[in-house]
Amino acid sequence: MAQCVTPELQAWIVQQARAGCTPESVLQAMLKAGWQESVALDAMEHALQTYLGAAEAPAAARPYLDLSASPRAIDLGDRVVTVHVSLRRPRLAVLGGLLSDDECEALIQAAEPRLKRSRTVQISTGGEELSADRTSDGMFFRRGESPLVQRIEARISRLVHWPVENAEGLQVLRYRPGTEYKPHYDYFDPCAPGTARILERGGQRVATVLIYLNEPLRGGGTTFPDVGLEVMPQRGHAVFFAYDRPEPSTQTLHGGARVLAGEKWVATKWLREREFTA
Ligand code: PD2
Ligand code: ZN
Repeated sequence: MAQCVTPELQAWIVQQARAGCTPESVLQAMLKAGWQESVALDAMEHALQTYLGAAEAPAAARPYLDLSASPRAIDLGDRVVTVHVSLRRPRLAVLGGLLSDDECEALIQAAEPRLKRSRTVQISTGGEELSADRTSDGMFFRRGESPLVQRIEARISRLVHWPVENAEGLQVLRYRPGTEYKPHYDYFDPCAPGTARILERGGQRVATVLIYLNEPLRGGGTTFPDVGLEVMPQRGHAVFFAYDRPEPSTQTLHGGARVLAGEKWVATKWLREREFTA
């Protein structure tokens, strides 16, 4: 049955926020009370924008794609990117042609000799560890380390309206058949003991630009389990997704599905709140 948002519900959401409850706990309370998740999320967004919005707490600036005029393409100066999919929640877009074939190939060639078995951030300490959840090989370019990397970083910066400095170095991953990246959030868990140390260098991650450098023969899509979406790798294409708070309600849970045949290569750019210092 369709549920509708009442003024009483809106007022209650505002009251909870004023009392210092986190959006996540307000959402959980609404779900327990029988509200459908999508209705609850819409109600929260609307209530908080209307009642708390700009006057009291201006929303922090965040990376974004300018899709307000529903463009089919975005001119980035040195390349025109096509818009294939745009989603409101999770805030996500699938783009074509962010990199040329030559740029993809050059990134692969530069990355290959430097690949090592991927590590993930060890959230309990802020260090790094080998992880069974991520069986790819990977490497990081330093920010601006070559003209190619500089050009790609400047293009991404224009695409998402976010300074080049507020981002980690470009990461390249290679997946062989049988390897995968299990579903995870890219933001750092605010409750984990190691997070404070990680956040000292640039604050939270707030968005991800994931670029496909080639096409595996089978498998290897990027999945968003909360919304049942799978983005299939296409050379030069990219998926952008943003999470304005480090919470599951952003619905940005995502994973790299197991590669079934062929190799998969991707480059990831993680955007931070502030300048990221290596
Ligand atoms: O390679 C992917 O599809 C993938 C999936 C999930 C990459 C990442 N996360 C990542 O680099 O964060
Ligand atoms: Zn990820």
